[in-house]
Amino acid sequence: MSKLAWWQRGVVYQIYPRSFQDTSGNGVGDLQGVIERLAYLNDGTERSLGVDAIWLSPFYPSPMKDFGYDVSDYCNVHPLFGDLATFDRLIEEAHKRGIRIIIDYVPNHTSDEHPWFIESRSSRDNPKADWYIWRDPKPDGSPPNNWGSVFGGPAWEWDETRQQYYFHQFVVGQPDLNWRNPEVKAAMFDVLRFWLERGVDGFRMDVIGMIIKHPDMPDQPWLTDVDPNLPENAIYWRQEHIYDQDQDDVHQVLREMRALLDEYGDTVGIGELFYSLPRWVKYYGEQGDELHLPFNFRLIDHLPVWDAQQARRIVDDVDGAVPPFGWPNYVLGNHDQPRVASRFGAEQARTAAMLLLTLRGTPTLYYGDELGIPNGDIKPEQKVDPWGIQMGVKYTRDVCRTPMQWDDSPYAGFSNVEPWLPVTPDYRTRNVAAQDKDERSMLNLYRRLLWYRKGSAPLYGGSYQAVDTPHADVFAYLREADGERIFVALNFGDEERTVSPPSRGQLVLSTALDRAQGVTNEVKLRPYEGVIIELG
Ligand code: TEU
Repeated sequence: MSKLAWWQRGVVYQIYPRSFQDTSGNGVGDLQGVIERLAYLNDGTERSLGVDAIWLSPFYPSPMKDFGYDVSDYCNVHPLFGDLATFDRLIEEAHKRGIRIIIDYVPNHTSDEHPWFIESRSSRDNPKADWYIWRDPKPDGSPPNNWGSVFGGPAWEWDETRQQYYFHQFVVGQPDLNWRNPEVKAAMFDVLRFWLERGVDGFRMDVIGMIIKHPDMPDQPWLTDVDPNLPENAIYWRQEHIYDQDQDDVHQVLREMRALLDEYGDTVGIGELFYSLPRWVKYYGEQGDELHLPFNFRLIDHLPVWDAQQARRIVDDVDGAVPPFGWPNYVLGNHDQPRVASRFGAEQARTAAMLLLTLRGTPTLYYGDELGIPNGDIKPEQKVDPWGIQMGVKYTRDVCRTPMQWDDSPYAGFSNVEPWLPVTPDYRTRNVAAQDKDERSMLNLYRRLLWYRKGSAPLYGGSYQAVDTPHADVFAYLREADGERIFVALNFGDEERTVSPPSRGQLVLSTALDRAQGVTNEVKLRPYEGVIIELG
């Protein structure tokens, strides 16, 4: 096995800073809170999770119309979260523990309160007039094309001063930057440099495939087959996305970004992308010269129900599609998706944890999933997420952004005042303190899996090969490196299933955490049980 980079060998843990740990007593989490919880993430011993990197969702100055994904200053820290000195301390403290810091980079759009946009909208001939996407109305005064905003309604907003429309792929307060303007590109590259100079180890790049649109912005065709429950204003979700994203010329920008990252050595570029496999794979770059890790959301988007055959298809397809110079990655949850424990079920979430942490490729964990936190109970009047509000749908992303559950005190040890979103109702029993003491808890399952993975060359670096079993509800595979072989068998179903590894082996871990280690050539998996077997 060739030498692996930290972002290949390691595991990433996503923190939504608003919801991790409040130390300032305002009900919103902050960077000092992350510092104080670093030992939980990795103190070098198996009492901690043992993650290798954290990805922080945005902590920049922002009017918070999209909870920080509307940035009004890319090179600072919102006072809610601390200041640059706190950030520097976080880097220092994290690095001391061997934890890398990946930050969120939001290149597609700024806030409408960003000074660049304030200037751009002030006239048609100011120096930043062309920094955003401005277009004249059609002769009848309507928007320049039929494109919709991801968050509902048209993607165009009329501006009285310029007497033009500006383009916003997300909320009205998130105008899209014009990346075809070299000045914009240069300014946004300077943002990368600013943080790299401060010592960050990489970036998670928000909707990176959207930054370049077709220059003519033609109308997009309407889909014929759409979900009948889609709200009326979901224009974006009724169209084929031919011109508004995934344009071939975005790859040139990504190559330049990669070259910039490479100037700083051992860094990682992770991109948020949603495309078909053949389109997605292009984001590694033809020579491996674009993203290190184009996020792979297929275990979310293509696994609507907990199904072993479908999971196997996804993994086989991804593993086969990644070019030899590329490295796979898998995600089960993030700040935009319903919680994994609610999508698949509490027991299934344990099997899912073993799946995520035994596949070939970098896993990204989402804070709280290691406790099995379910979707929050958000009443309609408690919704704050603009997607949830504007789309008028039952679902809101607030459900997966509830505060981290540390203990059974009134606000779960997250804060001493009422948090910005309610803690999930089960927090008195489902929390770090309780699960720490319970040998068979989800938290201890995550810890065991993470530390086992760390010491296992087949798991962190080996090949992947699916193994047929007689049971449609069992997904089994081999992982192999340097002659060491590991067999993983996951029972996705609610019935007992007997499986045989290809040869005798030593059972080292069960998702139930109640089996004695021992040599076996056959294992009876209980419902939803997964096992790891080291083959002799
Ligand atoms: O998300 C992009 C995106 O398209 C998702 O928001 C998704 O379509 C939506 O949540 C419905 O599931 C990124 C960020 O992850 C998200 O939090 C931001 O709101 C968005 O970009 C705009 O910056």
